[in-house]
Amino acid sequence: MKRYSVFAIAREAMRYHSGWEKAWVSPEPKAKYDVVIVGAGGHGLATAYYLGKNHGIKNIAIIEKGWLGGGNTGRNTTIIRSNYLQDPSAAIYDKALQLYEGLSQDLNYNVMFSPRGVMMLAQTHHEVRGYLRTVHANNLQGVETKWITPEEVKKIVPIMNINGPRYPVLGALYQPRGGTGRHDAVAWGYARACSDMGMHIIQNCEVKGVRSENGTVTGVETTKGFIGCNKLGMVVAGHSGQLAEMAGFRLPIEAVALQAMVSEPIKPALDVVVMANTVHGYMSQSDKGEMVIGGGTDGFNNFTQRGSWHHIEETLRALVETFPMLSRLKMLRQWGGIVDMTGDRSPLISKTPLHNCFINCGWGTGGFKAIPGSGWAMAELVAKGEPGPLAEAFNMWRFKEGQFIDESVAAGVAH
Ligand code: FAD
Ligand code: PYC
Repeated sequence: MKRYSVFAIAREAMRYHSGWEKAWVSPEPKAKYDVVIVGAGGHGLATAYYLGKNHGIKNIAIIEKGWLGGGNTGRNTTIIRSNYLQDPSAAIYDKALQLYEGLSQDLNYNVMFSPRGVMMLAQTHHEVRGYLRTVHANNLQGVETKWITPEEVKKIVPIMNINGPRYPVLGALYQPRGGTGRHDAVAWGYARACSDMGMHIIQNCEVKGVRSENGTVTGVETTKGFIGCNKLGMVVAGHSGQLAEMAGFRLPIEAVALQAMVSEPIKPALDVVVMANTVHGYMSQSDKGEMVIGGGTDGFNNFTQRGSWHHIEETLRALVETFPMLSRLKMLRQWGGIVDMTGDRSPLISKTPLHNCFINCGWGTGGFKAIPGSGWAMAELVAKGEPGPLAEAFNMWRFKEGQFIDESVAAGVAH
């Protein structure tokens, strides 16, 4: 792989950009691989990358039914933060944030990580208590967050109405190290690095079945034929229940739509991320100037990748209350993704009842921020067959044993 650099840009500018290589190759599948990863979203690609980089396992196929990054990884609103409540969550989300801080250099691909600060508004007394508790927990965990007053909120975000008619701002949980990244670039950067290690990214190839012998996985049936493997990683977000069914077990998970939208571009007006869970809305401004906006999940299970009308109305109504200047903005685009929700709002990074078959899912509405940490932990699980310290608590049997990792207070959006 030729390195991207300022010199490469200058060189290509001189020769009409004729020398750029394809960022990744799209080969036909081999009969068998050491590891097959199903799902070329951020988590699947990061798993493959760290399997190669940290564990020297490179005979890997990443199988994707659509195009890489076309699932939730390319549909999210790119908020990155690690201000979770429980210790296992703080550990994995902060590992992810630390990796994000150096990811562009590591991948030699600009993922546009922008640590502009993330603010979660408290607009009820219940939220004040919840977020103060999170600040205390974060300080004990070594994750730097702080509580800020309404006046400090207003100073950081002058366009905000902190004296809203229904829910005045009572303060905020603030993480200055949080921010945003470019979602496509994260997928593309990992894909390019995986391809450079000789891994096969096989797109337009749907997994239709999982084959096993004597309780051990042997491969997957796909629309391009049978592909054998010694180990299988299932990393398919909202479709995890279906993959699990193919492998013969059930997951404590459900699939719901989460949607987002962007406004027409305007001049810079907001240089932090603001989340307002009580009124159900959050917003940041993209580098292009669009206001990136989202709200709550649909209240019913579905696979539409669209989202329903009432959320658009509810989200915008809420945000106009908090940001009156939004009332005259036109919305440009709207889309949805299918998120994978567990009962405690925490992920699964786990062995499964099928030997050598591993699952990574349940990131729900908040997994973009986790991609590097999740890939790191999943790679360790797949390589060693046992979870390391980052993944241990996230096993799928915690629901049977009542060992929940309750993150409802930290979830980015209301559900
Ligand atoms: P995906 O990116 O969905 O990848 C899974 C892949 O598996 C897909 O490409 C799919 O095509 C493939 N697949 C499925 N079934 C099969 C099959 N049978 N065979 C082969 N391939 C298959 N998180 C944040 O941290 N911050 C945010 O601001 C944020 N905002 C969000 C806003 C929206 C609107 C949405 C929808 C999500 C948001 N999230 C956010 C959540 C985040 O996007 C997800 O948690 C994360 O992207 C999940 O990544 P993934 O790699 O697990 O899944
Ligand atoms: O988890 O921070 C988050 C988030 C924000 C919007 C959707 N998810």
